[in-house]
Amino acid sequence: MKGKVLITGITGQDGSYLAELMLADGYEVHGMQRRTSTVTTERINHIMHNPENANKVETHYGDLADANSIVLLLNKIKPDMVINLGSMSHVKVSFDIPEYTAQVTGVAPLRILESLRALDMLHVRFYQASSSEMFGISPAPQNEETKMLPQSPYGCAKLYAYLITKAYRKGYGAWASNGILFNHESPRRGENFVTKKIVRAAVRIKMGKQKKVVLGNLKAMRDWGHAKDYMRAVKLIIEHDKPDDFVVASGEHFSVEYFAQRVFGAMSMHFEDYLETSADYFRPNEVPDLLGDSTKIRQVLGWKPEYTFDTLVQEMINETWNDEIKR
Ligand code: NAP
Ligand code: G4F
Repeated sequence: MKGKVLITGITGQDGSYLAELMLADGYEVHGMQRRTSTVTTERINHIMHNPENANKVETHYGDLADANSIVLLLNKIKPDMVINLGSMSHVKVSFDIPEYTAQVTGVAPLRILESLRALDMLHVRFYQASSSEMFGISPAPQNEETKMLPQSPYGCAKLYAYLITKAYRKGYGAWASNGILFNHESPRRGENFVTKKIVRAAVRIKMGKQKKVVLGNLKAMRDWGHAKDYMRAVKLIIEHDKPDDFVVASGEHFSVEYFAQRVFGAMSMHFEDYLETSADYFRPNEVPDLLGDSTKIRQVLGWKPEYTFDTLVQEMINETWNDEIKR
């Protein structure tokens, strides 16, 4: 066994890919799972039920809003690494539940770091899932030196979490790193993020199951990569010889409109024929243009993405098509 890792957010898009990667490399994986009234383990069922993973992976009930559950888990598992991927991760929803977002996305990393401090475990490696949303309206391209001007409750919460992680590193010598990840997608992406929403709609329209797609701001530019590539970057960051902060990005950006044209085009349809826009999907503040400069992680850790924009889009279409056939 290479070491014990505790992953918060293991049931999410990133948590599921990261758990696969860590298990494949010989880690014992523990995941924090919150109690929900419906099943949320679809993304990790194949991992949990794989006989090869017997005794190597376990989930534990806990909640990032509950400091006691964090202390108890850390004390019980005694991990070598804590990777904090858990969060209320939807930017638009953060305008509806800003205080909850502050608690779970912003203050939770402090709860973890303070718990590690109280348990005299600050040597445990800690990774914080920071976000390009923190750059807000700072002009593109953005890197580790770019001014952070977040525009949403989510972005503000992530900025607090980013700064507190740095403060514990500087002040207490905590082994604490930030990955500032730009948008990353996959077939496992949540259904209400724009890429998955567009792909699902296009597939269903092609199959005659749906008539239109209702969207918000089409002009926003995003730097989209594949979650698998970005979880390889997270692993490199937590395994690095010292704690540090890294931007992870593809270095290309496209508009939401272009993404949709590309997806519908791949299925021989014109996006504009099926588009409706609604104020419901616009945000009070928008982040207009995210484009990452990931020179540092490429040079220091040798990371580079394997997927391109086109292979990401095609994989999302193929897997969503197969999924719709089964429904
Ligand atoms: P995701 O699919 O929305 O997953 C979020 C995870 O957090 C889920 O496992 C969720 O559990 C868990 N969670 C939510 N509230 C919790 C709570 N109160 N206590 C414990 N767990 C809780 O997000 P993702 O795309 O995998 O992103 C992973 C992390 O990276 C997040 O912190 C996100 O903010 C950040 N990030 C994402 C991107 C991106 O483009 N994907 C870019 C930059 C940063 P349930 O399954 O029960 O909901
Ligand atoms: O897919 P989105 O909701 O992602 P957003 O807001 O960029 O946030 C994602 O990336 C962040 C990293 O920069 C993460 F930290 C965060 O957790 C999340 O993973 O929206 C992308 C763009 C926005 O400009 C939005 O206004 O698409 C625009 N959009 C247009 N119509 C829409 C829609 N977004 C959503 N979700 N739904 C729409 O109908």
